[in-house]
Amino acid sequence: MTETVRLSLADARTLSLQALARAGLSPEHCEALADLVMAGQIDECHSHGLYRVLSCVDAIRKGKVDTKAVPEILDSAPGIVRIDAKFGFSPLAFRLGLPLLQEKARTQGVAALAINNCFHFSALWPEVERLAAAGLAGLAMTPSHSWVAPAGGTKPVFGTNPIAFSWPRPGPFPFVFDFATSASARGEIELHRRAGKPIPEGWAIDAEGASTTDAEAAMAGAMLTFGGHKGSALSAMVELMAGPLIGDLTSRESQVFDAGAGVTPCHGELLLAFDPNLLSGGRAIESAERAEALFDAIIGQGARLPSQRRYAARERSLANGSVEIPKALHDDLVALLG
Ligand code: NDP
Ligand code: PYC
Repeated sequence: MTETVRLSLADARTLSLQALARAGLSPEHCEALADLVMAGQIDECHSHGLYRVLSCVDAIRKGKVDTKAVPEILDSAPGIVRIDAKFGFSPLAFRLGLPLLQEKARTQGVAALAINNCFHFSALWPEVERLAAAGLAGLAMTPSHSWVAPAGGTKPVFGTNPIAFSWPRPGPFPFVFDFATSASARGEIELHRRAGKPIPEGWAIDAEGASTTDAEAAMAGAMLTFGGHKGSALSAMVELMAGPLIGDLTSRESQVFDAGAGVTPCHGELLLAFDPNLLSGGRAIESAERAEALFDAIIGQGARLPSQRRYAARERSLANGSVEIPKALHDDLVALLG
């Protein structure tokens, strides 16, 4: 069994902040990153919780990230916000661009936020949840590094390319899904490797194209898309929409930019925000009721909504005032302070 350490929420946040600050990250970036990894840990999304501090510090130490980057907002069209993250991490750019995205979505009905030149390591649900909290539906996507083979192929082309969607609901818990278009996130394979555990069949093939359950061999080979050709097509869409469409890198190009450093990917992210009232011709109340009927039809037969596990974890973590992480991760984080 994995040995674990329980940390109060305050101690976990302080540990993240101190590790990032010690690596030289500016206070604004430290705050934005710590909030995000804490959100992941509180929701028990272990692959994008405190574990991510390790890869962020690694990217900083390898001199890739501009630790003091000040994102520049470009208000380029009535429905478009563009942000140049200036080769810093993405969360601060998102934080700065969010108010203008929301304002434009409310006046235009639909608005897009394109974040360019950002090092990206995070889950997307915290971002689309912010849109839902403002009464907007949200869609977000981003490429990564070319780790994933297209359906029918054996060589990596795509990133793990997550897509996240949110729909506002009464109360604090919107309808949200957020998943990699690969069978698993890369971070999940890394966690299996750290824990010395095999990965499930169907996640990856080795360098010779044979199915593997060995995490190391999977990382040296290729990950697989979810749902065969369907996940493959969605992954290609993410490459195009959050790559060339917004003038930024595909996962293959991000890998070239990385130049063998092996740090978290650098590319763009696309977020879309939709105002349910404007798009329904002022019938937001009726639309919300019909959406609730849809959710009832799902839950009513015993199926669960995406994010239900996450929200239950959030309630548990907040009630306990603490989070639990593997001792090995805690040791690695503490070592970053030395
Ligand atoms: P998961 O497969 O763990 O979960 C995918 C989604 O499906 C979640 O919303 C989850 O909700 C939901 N879900 C899971 N099981 C069920 C079920 N039985 N019924 C209904 N819904 C269900 O996600 P991934 O491993 O694909 O991705 C994990 C994270 O990694 C994501 O947050 C993603 O953004 C991030 N990521 C980031 C990348 C980047 O480049 N920045 C790249 C790839 C991934 P719940 O959480 O409640 O279980
Ligand atoms: O888990 O696939 C992943 C991932 C890539 C970049 C950030 N997370």
